[in-house]
Amino acid sequence: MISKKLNDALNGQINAELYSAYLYLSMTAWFSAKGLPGFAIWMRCQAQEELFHATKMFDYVNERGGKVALAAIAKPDSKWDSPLAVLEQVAKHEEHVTRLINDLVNCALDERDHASNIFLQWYVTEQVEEEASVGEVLSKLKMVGKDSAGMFAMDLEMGKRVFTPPVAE
Ligand code: OFO
Repeated sequence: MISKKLNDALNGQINAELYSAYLYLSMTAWFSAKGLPGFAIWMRCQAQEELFHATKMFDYVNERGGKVALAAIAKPDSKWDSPLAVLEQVAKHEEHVTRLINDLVNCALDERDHASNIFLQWYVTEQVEEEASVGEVLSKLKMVGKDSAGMFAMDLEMGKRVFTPPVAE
């Protein structure tokens, strides 16, 4: 059984993960409309990952005898000035999510809930990967700058991404 405090915090995080999926889907639509299908594929995979993060937590709350309470998902942005502006927002957003995950770990430790602490370590590691992969894309985009041939090549590269759901431990 999880405490009410941790249960509420996990429900808050489920909402944050669903918001991330929503934001990344909005970015997917923006890239599609801008004629950058590769970036759109990359972004859609990003949204699918977020959905996985949300449902993994959803299942955990149920498994621990908690109560999942789904709240409204905030409206995501839908306009950006450039692909660089999109990726900069993704990077900022992931840093924010990392802080949320760290707060959740602190909450689990305060509640002396060691099982939840172990469960949340998966997200701690995942955030390191998320920040690194977004950082990599951001650096490449900065290198490409306004070079359209470079952007074309990068779009092809981004379109190779495939979403593979992590195997259940
Ligand atoms: Fe769920 O990691 Fe991004 O937001």
